[in-house]
Amino acid sequence: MRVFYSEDHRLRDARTELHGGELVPPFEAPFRAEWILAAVEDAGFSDVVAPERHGMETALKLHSADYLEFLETAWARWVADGYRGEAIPACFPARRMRQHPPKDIDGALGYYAFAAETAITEGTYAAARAAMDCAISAADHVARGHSAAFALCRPPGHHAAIDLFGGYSFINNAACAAQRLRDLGAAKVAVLDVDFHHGNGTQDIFYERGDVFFASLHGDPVDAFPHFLGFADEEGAGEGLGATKNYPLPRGTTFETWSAAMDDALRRIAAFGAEALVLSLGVDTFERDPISFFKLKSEDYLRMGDRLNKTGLPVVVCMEGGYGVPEIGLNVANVLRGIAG
Ligand code: SP5
Ligand code: ZN
Repeated sequence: MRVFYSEDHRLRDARTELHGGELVPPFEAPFRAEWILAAVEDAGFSDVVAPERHGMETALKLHSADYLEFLETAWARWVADGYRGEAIPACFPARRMRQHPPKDIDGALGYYAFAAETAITEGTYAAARAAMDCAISAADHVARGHSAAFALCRPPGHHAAIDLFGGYSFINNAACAAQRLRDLGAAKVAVLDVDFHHGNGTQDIFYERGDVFFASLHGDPVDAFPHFLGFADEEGAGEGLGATKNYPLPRGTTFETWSAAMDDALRRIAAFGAEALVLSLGVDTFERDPISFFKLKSEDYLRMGDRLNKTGLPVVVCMEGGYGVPEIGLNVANVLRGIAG
């Protein structure tokens, strides 16, 4: 299985995350990709290549043009205003306020953010572009007839909505991979999101589309980030009605419960008629993940991959979350080993 990896992920190296009322070193940091790459290479996946450079045409089918322009220019606008810290939104168009894009950067940050833990920094846009390149290049590889590819995306993307960043996400890499598979000939595509957190961004992007099925297994939003989306009664709308499926799961969920939900998702994906699968792979479902509350063990990730292999669908794996502990590398490698068969 080919691995798409860009050194440019290191350009996303924020100093601060707003966590528990403190500015702490971010959970989503460069060491994650280094550890994952090392473990994947150790597991024998030695075909590691840099992605092709892509334009924004795929992302522009998913995100609004004004949002992408905001991402590209936000850091320069922030610095031009004389701020010395990282760009953190502090005022949001919440309920009872009006939704319109402000002129100044403080307003724009709140307008285009849904969470304040994620700071925009100097290299953030360049790194997000490189992560998008990994996802699109991996989709190209699978569209050429390969059964699987791994996009080692960093920063992650599944929280990035049509015109919102947050949850460590800026450009939705998995959505770009799904769109690219569609553009290269797959009539129907599914995104299966197994990150611990609900893929609110991917859901938002495809909510009214009938050509992309979105299924997500995640910590119940009554207890977990992103708190305000990912409930079981969100089922899509318009042409997309029935093409969104959420599996909110409780604290302490083990692989037994988790995999029953995945089996149900895969049955629905087969019934939908998907010709290819995009896996939003977060390993923050691990029992020792520092910010999550599921109880998956390292060997469970092998079984997860094996179950995906048995679908017979070609699969583009996009890296999402998974934090803090060295096992993130092994857990990702185990999923890939299972998929590779
Ligand atoms: C891609 C991805 O996994 N993004 C996750 C972003 C989560 N950011 C907010 C984290 C809040 C953590 N709260 C932990 C509570 C533990 N008591
Ligand atoms: Zn996550």
